[in-house]
Formats: sequence, C-alpha cells, structure tokens
Amino acid sequence: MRSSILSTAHQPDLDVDRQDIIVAPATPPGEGGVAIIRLSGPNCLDLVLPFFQSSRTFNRPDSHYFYHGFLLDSQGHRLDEVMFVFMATPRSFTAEDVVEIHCHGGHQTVEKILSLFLKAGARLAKAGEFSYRAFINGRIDLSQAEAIADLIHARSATAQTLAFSQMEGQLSRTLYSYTAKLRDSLALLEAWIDFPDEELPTEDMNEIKLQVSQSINELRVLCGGYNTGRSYVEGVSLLLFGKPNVGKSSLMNALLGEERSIVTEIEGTTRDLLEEGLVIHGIPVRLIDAAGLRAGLDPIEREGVERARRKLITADLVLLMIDGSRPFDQEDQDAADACLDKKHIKVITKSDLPLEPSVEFSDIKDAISISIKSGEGLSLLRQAIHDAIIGHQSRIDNSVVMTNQRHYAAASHAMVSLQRFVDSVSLGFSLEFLASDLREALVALGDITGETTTEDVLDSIFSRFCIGK
Ligand SMILES: Nc1nc2c(ncn2[C@@H]2O[C@H](COP(=O)(O)OP(=O)(O)O)[C@@H](O)[C@H]2O)c(=O)[nH]1
Ligand SMILES: [Mg+2]
Repeated sequence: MRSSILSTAHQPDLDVDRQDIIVAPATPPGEGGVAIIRLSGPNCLDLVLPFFQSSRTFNRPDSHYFYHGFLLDSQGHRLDEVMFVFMATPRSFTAEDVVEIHCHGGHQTVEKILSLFLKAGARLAKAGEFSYRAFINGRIDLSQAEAIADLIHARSATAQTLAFSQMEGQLSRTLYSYTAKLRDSLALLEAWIDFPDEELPTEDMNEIKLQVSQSINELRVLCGGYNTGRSYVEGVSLLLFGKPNVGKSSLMNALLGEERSIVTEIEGTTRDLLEEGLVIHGIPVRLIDAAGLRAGLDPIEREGVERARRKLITADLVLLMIDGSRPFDQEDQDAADACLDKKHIKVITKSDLPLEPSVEFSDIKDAISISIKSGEGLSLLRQAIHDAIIGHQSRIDNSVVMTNQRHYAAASHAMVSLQRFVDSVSLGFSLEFLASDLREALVALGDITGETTTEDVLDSIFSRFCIGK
C-alpha cells in the first residue's frame, strides 16, 4: 500500500470511545468519478459545517437532503466541489449522526479532505468500525453485520442474493422466533424451580418437550442448508486430474473462455498448478489445472505430479479425465484409483475423435463425453459440476440459508444442548439440569446474533472488514 493517512490505521481494538467522531473514505482507494468520505459520531455536523460552503443559504442542512457546494481548506480556499448529505441519528448507517461528502475521486483529493477533518478533531475509523457502531447501537445484529462483509465480497450472483437477505435480517428473524419459544419454555421451568415442593405438571412438561423437539427439527433444517449456502458463498475448488495430454489444459481454457493454460501435443507441458476463478451455475469455482499424472523423469515434472496428488486430497471436487481417443492404460487406471475415495466426475475427452474400444470397455462408467474441438458435452459437464456440489434440488430461493461457518457451529451446538434436554426429560433429571441445557442452547443461538458473543470474537469478525465499512 502506498504511504497515506490510511496506512496508519490499525486493526480494531474495538473497545474504543464511542463519543469520538470517526472518519474514513467509504469508497475504495484509487481513481474514480466520485469518492465518498463518511463521518460518524455525536455532532459530527458541527465539525464539518465550518468547511462547507453551500451554494444555497441555510442555517443548518436538513437531514437526508443532498446539498451542492464547496469544501474549504483551513485557510478558507476552495479545495473541491462536492455534494454533502447529513443523516441525523438514529436514521443513519451507524444510528449516530453521519455526514457523507461526495467529492471527486482520486487519491490527492481524498487525502486532503481526510487530513482536514483529522486536524479538526475527527479520528480515523478502524477497520469495520462503522459497522461495529451500527451493531453496538442496536441498528443491526451481528449476523447482519457479517452479511455486509459477505455482500461486499460476494463472488457470484447467488452469493450476493444470500448475503442481501441475511443483511435484511431473514436469518435473524428466524433465530429470534426460535429463541422466543425457547425462552418461554425456560421461563416456565424456572418458575417451577422456585417452588421446589411442587411438581411441574406432566402436561406442561410434555408441552415443553414438544416445543424443544420442534426447535431441534427447525435447526436441523437450517443446518441442512449450510453446505449449499457455503458452496455458493465461499465457492469450491475443482481439480482437473488425469494422465498427460487428456485435455486438462484445453478444458480449463474452454471453461474460462480464454487461453490461460498452455496447450501442446507435448506431454508434460503443465507442471505447476494453475488456478483461476470462474462461476459455474452461480457457484464460485476455483479451477485447478495440474501436471498430468505419469512417472516423469524430470525433477520439475515430478514435483508437479506430487502437487497434483496433494491437491487431490484437498480439492472439493475432481474431474477424472480419460482420453477417449487413446488406449485406456495403466496411467488412466492409476488416476481412476487415486479418485476412488474422492467426490469426482468422470469425463471422457476428445469425443470428436473415434472412441477407442479399450476406453469403451474399461470400467469407467457414468462418464460425460466432451470435446473441446466441437464443444460437445460442455454444458452437460457444467450442470454435472453444479449437481455434484449442490445436489439436484437447491431450494435456496425462499428458505433461509445458512452460509457462515460460525453460525453453523453455534446452531449445531444449540441442537446438541436441546437434544440433551430431551434425553434428560426422559431420564427424569431435575428441573435445574433441564434449565441449564436450555440456557446453553440460548447462549449458543445468541452467539449468532451477537447477544452473547465475546469481545475477542467480535474483534476478529470486525477486523476482517475494510476501512470505511
Ligand atoms: N481432437 C481433439 N483434441 C483435443 C481436444 N482437447 C484437447 N485436445 C488436444 O490434445 C492435446 C493435449 O491437450 P492439453 O489440453 O495440453 O492436455 P493436458 O496435458 O491434459 O493439459 C493438444 O494437442 C490438444 O489440442 C479435443 O476435444 N479434441
Ligand atoms: Mg496441461
């Protein structure tokens, strides 16, 4: 990063004074039509107004109206022509008073305006501090704050849709409806704990048990969508695997629509791992082209083959590629054997050439035939990749989808506690024990929305945000 005011910003130690006025560019660094500088904090309008010369006369700008004018430097000289908007608390991103200056894009203008406000008493915002304030001030919960980061980093249209619905609070509302019911059950239990001489009526206990079982089922459905959600948001890695010259690099280029990998008739052309991102049916995919599997003599190629084998272990999905125009041989068999325990799709390449009988009669079944020359089979292959990752029905349109590993871990924890509750009821455990299982489940669920999240976790979540978010 080039030297600038921003490079002095630290990672958040978010235990900061919320009376401070914070400032940061809300737009990315670099050249562009417009840059936005955002300030947040009590009375930040008073800090900015002396530097704003409006082209209209007013005493004070109205909230949520745009004003045209000039920004003046500390000597009163015009520094830039800007648009100015004030958003009064609580109707702003942070729920505090917020001012946004839309100035001309570009490093120098942004730096000058920033240093003007810093000298006037604002402090440079830490990474994620605007979102953190929105969270601390109760305007959004933690899962919504995390969704802002997901939205910004979304790598596919579906990931964007999922992040947006989470930011709008779809996951939060679902969780609140679960926790509200669990809280009612807990309150009932606790009421009876206060009267140790009396037994909780059986029908009340049955009612609570039913309620908890229902919550377990609801959480199971929610967690069941996690793998799908994660694939859409984080993406998957897809390894092209097979002996030399089966057409791995050709397929990589065809899927990418560009000549990324070198394609030749010479075996062992690809030696290093080549990785490229693309989107297949809404799923961000990291496509990996590797050296062809063979007993190479050359140490560089041997290392390439080693890397391909290591990738085979970590890749989410493998395309096992067999050349349909050449005899099926030991190297093909070795590649197929290496994929046995791995989620993979069998692909027979070069279908524009006559199919070699030994391939036809090998035990490579359910393969997809493709040809890079004619384009045959490529859309079928894309669909097969999607289905292998997501499964045949992906019901992500109307249901709440969990996409975040942290949320998944917390919901799973809650399910375990609730199951223990149900088991303990059957075993006739005391109400205190039962109540503590319910409490544990509520704490786990509260971790998702941020009600019970520790400072450390908050720090690590918000530090992944960029400055100005
Ligand atoms: N006829 C035909 N040749 C192909 C096809 N795909 C790749 N090839 C050729 O097969 C050779 C090896 O391809 P390459 O992609 O480098 O294979 P890799 O070693 O597995 O990466 C090249 O000469 C390609 O032009 C195809 O679908 N049909
Ligand atoms: Mg290659």
